[in-house]
Amino acid sequence: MMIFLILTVLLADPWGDASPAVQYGDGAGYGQAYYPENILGPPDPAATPTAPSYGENNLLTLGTDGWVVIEFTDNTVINGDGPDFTVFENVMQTGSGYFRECAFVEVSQNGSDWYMFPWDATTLEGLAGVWPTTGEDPTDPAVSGGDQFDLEDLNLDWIRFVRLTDCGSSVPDGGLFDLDAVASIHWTTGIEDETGTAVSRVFASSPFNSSLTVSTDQRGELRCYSAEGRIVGSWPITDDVSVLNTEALPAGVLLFTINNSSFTAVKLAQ
Ligand SMILES: [Ca+2]
Ligand SMILES: [Ca+2]
Ligand SMILES: [Ca+2]
Ligand SMILES: [Ca+2]
Repeated sequence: MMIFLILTVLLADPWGDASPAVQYGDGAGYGQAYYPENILGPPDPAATPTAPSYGENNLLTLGTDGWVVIEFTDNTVINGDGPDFTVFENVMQTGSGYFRECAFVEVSQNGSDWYMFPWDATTLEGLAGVWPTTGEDPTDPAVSGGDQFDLEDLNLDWIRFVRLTDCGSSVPDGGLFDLDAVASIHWTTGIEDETGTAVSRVFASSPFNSSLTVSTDQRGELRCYSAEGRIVGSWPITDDVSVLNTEALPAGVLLFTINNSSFTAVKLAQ
């Protein structure tokens, strides 16, 4: 059992994991030989605002009104504090401004019901393809660049799918959107309850520092185990959303259990 959990931790990553659907529009073609690998995993680490990503092995051009779906299979994006995921395109900073090619952004929990982030064709707010990639930590929105999206804006607790659709003629941008990557900011490996007939989910913000927010319909004692299997904390869970004081926990990957559910979360070093 511990081996399975450890493998799960090692395999889970913040990046998009699969692309279950794509529909190309006019002008597509660039990057198709490398699809889907070129839009999964982290964004091009060599990209900077003035020398953005350009290789077909890193980018996929969707074409006019074309779209692509990114799926998270080893992690679930959750609504944490502030933005929850980032979309990276090869936006270029030029002397006087930015060369931008934009896409609409939708999210889904089941891959069939979609919710679009509100957007503005004048300010480009709510679109992807607006801000360049910096090459810094793609999971830290304070430094990563790219375009951040907050599930709070759509009243969603979690999502597993992101769909990007080239804006076509709806937005006066530079041309065709080229997707590099989608990265989670707040995510969990969220394990389902294995016993009950009704599926129960536990969500927790990860990584975390001095507090951990846990969302669950379960009631009981939440226990925390260190990597060595030692109990390092426990809390009674009496509400759907609990904010736990985690100052006393050691840094690193921690295993949490409540009833028959478990999940892992990473505490950052202070
Ligand atoms: Ca992933
Ligand atoms: Ca959020
Ligand atoms: Ca572009
Ligand atoms: Ca890429």
